[in-house]
Amino acid sequence: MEKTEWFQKAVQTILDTDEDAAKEIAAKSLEAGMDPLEMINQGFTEGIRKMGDLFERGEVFLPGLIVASEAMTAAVEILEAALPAEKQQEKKGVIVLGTVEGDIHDIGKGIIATMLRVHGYEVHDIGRDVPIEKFIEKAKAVNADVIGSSAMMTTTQIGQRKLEQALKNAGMRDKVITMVGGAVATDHWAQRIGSDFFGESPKDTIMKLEEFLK
Ligand code: B12
Repeated sequence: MEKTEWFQKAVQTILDTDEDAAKEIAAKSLEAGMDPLEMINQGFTEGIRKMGDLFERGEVFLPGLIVASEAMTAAVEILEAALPAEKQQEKKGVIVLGTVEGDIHDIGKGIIATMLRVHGYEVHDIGRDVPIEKFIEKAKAVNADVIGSSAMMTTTQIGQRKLEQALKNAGMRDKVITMVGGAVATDHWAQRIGSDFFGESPKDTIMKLEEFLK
């Protein structure tokens, strides 16, 4: 089967909200020698994006979106298990990553965490719906070089601004690089709140991070 056919099949399982089929396609694609990262980024991620569009147009409702997200998470777990283990010696930097308070969206944040690990970063994923203080505490505890926050809603985005302020108050702002991401973030938003950069996708994030850490 061509690569694009595998991607299309992955997309379809998400549109069908079929978790069993999603897991099966993930496993079979690995057996067929597909790259797990490509299956995540060009396959399943496309599927959940398409579901998002249908949701926005009112053609899919919240329960459908929830089941699709579960199918996506299950498939991504299988693909992630096939990724090479972290290489401790090659650590390029320590990153604390979480989704801000009030926001339970964590698929994109999880994908960013995986991609950063694969590229040699030590990532501490502190989860979703995370209070600002927890970002700070964790960053201190692991001596983080970078703090990344994800926010998917206009109502929770404010958490990214609060994090910048809290870092300043804690006297830590000059010691860490901050990056923001999520459906509502933009370059303009990052600039406005004083974050170092906005990462649009895993590729964009990794490229910008390497520049900053030089
Ligand atoms: C899946 C989904 C859900 C799932 C989440 C499951 C989960 N475990 O994450 C469920 C069904 C639970 C859900 C719930 C809700 N959702 Co929702 N959801 C989505 C949807 C369709 C897709 C999000 C997604 O996973 N995309 C796929 C991933 C791979 O992409 P991504 O998240 O953008 O992440 C990429 C980049 O942004 C970047 N990135 C992400 N994070 C970070 C962090 C850093 C540091 C960096 C550098 C980069 C980065 O890299 C990622 C990988 O490529 C979006 C629509 C959309 N257009 O985004 C709506 C959306 C985000 N949801 C929305 C809403 C309103 C809700 C609900 C309030 C619905 C409701 N009425 O109850 C609840 C929120 C509950 C809460 N308190 O958080 C709105 C937000 C609107 C707004 N502008 O504020 C959206 C935009 C849909 C819409 N247009 O209405 N949702």
